[in-house]
Amino acid sequence: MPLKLLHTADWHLGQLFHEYDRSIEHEAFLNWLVNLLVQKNIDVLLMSGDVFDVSNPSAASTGLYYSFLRKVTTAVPGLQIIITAGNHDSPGRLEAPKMLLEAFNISIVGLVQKNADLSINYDKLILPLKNKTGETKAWCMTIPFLRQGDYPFIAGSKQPYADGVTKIYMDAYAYALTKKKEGQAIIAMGHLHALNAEPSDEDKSERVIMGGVEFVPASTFDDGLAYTALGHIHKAQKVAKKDTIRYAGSPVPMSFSEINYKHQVVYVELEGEMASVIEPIEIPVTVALIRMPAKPKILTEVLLELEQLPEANNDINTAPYLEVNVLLDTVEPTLKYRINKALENKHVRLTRIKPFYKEVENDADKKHQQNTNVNEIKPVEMLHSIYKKKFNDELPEELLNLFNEVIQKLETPEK
Ligand SMILES: [Mn+2]
Repeated sequence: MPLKLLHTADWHLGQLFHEYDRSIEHEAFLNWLVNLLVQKNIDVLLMSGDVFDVSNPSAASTGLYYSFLRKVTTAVPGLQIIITAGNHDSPGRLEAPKMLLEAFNISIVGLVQKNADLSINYDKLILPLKNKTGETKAWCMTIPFLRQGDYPFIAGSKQPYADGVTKIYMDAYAYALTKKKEGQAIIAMGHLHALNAEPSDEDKSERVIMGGVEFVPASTFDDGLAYTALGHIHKAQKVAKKDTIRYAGSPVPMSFSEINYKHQVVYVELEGEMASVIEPIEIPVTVALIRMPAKPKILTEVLLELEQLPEANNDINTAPYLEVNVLLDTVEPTLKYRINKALENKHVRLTRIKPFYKEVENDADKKHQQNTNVNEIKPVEMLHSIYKKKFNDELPEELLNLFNEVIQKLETPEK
């Protein structure tokens, strides 16, 4: 019998979508997940970080999390659950109920434990994965999001973060080899930005934190690993085209840039030392994202399209999220009012209005384009160009004077 794993990550419980509460979506996902775990008779659920959206989650988000754990441990007897902390989680807070949850076969790894001599305690990071009859079938390197002080200092390294993280993975793998018996697989969990992983365009929660020095190369994950279950990047994907190194992605869209993504969890079967099945399972959508019009149109046409939207019903909490694209000649002060008016009693929730200004040739702009080196553009030229682009109008003198005043102050050395 293979060992059946389900890999998921980046739940971000408590996240608001443009100020809208989305607990209905999170709850629907968790209920769907319970059913899937039952239906597939999963042995081990892996949650690779970012359980919560913020480090001090609300009572409602915490309640949702515990009620899921309660439901799933009852519905799937013998299920093992491993949860690691992501960069959004507070490692200490996540670990607080650790002792209690161990009684339910749930392991929480928020922190990297150290020995008395400050070396890393790998014994606490390598956990056995068991089937329903309690046999150890594999070993899991349960590595949370690593912060400074968690990873070893590599003398002379130009990328201390990436090199330190790589060292932990290599040492953990070497340690796991000492535990592993023949026929047992080794897998890894991680919450990090793998080199060349493709993030979502507009999603700030996975943003580059240290200007790219935190990118971890795929070679960090030893070829001997049967599977690597990653979190942090919200678009589900393979790393370095390897089938066995994957981001599960977030279960609900975190921004409009995910409008066309298929959100998923990953089902994995371990047969002996290898993964014999790796299969993404699509998560049903609870609340749709709608972009109207698909390509920006002028306001009168936009308003006509919005009129076609279905009438509101009582279920406003499942009404689709709407983004409106409008093509403008100039600043339109009544824009927001008129769109809101058109959406009264419609079954949508407006998230944002994106104005697009018609392309106008202007000299500053041309100069802007020719100067590929941003350092060569004068700040005032940049201001002219951006203002023109944004408002399709010349920069008012008043603003120009204020701007020059600021620049002058900046360039005058303090006495
Ligand atoms: Mn995340």
